[in-house]
Amino acid sequence: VSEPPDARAQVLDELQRANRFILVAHENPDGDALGSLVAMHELLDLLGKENAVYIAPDDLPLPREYRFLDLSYAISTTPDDVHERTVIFLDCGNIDRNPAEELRQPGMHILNIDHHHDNTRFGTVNLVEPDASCTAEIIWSLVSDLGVRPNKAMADALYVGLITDTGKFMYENTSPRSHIMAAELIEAGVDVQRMNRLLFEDVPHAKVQLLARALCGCERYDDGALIITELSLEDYKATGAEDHDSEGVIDHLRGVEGTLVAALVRELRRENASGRRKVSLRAADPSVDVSRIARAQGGGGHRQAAGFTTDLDREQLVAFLREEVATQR
Ligand SMILES: [Mn+2]
Repeated sequence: VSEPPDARAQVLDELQRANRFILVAHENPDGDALGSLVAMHELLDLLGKENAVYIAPDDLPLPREYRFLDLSYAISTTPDDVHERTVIFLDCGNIDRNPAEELRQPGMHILNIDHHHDNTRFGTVNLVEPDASCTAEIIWSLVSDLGVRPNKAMADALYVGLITDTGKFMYENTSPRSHIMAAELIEAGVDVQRMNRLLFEDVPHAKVQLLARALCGCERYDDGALIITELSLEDYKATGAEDHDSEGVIDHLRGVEGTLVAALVRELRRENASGRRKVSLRAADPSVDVSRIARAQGGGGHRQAAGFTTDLDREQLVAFLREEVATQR
């Protein structure tokens, strides 16, 4: 098992030497996961390598805002020769967040390319760069190391990862490198205004109604240090919203004056059979590490954005979160 800087050299070497790959990201893929999949697919195509992109049946259809990415070639069953392929995990901090059991078996040869600081280093090679704003930024640097010029599809995909994971260059992870990357991608043909419209506008009315419900239902504790809201199956049903339409809700909570930690609790169709709910956390202050809170419940993430699933009821959850926030104040 190797770590940077050797990991980078080894990944570059394997991308050039191996011939068959399978690419996978984390479940409930976001813009960085999907953008990274597309960009890595384009890179391997340009290198002349056979490569399959795996997306779990549960993750389809993709969230509306990412459907413009061409992933028509993606497969939802793993190929028979999966054991002979180099598996590339992208943006996946923990192997359990991988939706395909076949890719989790012992003996798989795994390149783990990620930027989550709490990545469990489950790969054969672990190229984990917590200073990268997004996994797409790591891929961008690999593309450049290989002397490859990004094509339009690759540039668009990398830009999706960059702009979503940095919150349009507003989050703490945004660095000069992120902006240099953006500049190069725009030179490679990214249409910034079109991207903004595809990713952040054309918002369905159902999504706005879901947001309204979330904002109406929010509660604040400890002088607003903790702000929490909950979306039930009933909220989704009444508004006609889809599971992922809650994307962005938590940013409104985080922005409220006095907030240290914002929490969004969601009852999702997929999780409903088990009765578990998903909790997303955001830190509004750099002194707070929400990934610590998430890990205490078996989840994970970044210092500023993390999550976990839970069986706790509302009261227990609020008590847990208030205590965790208090210890970090
Ligand atoms: Mn990411």
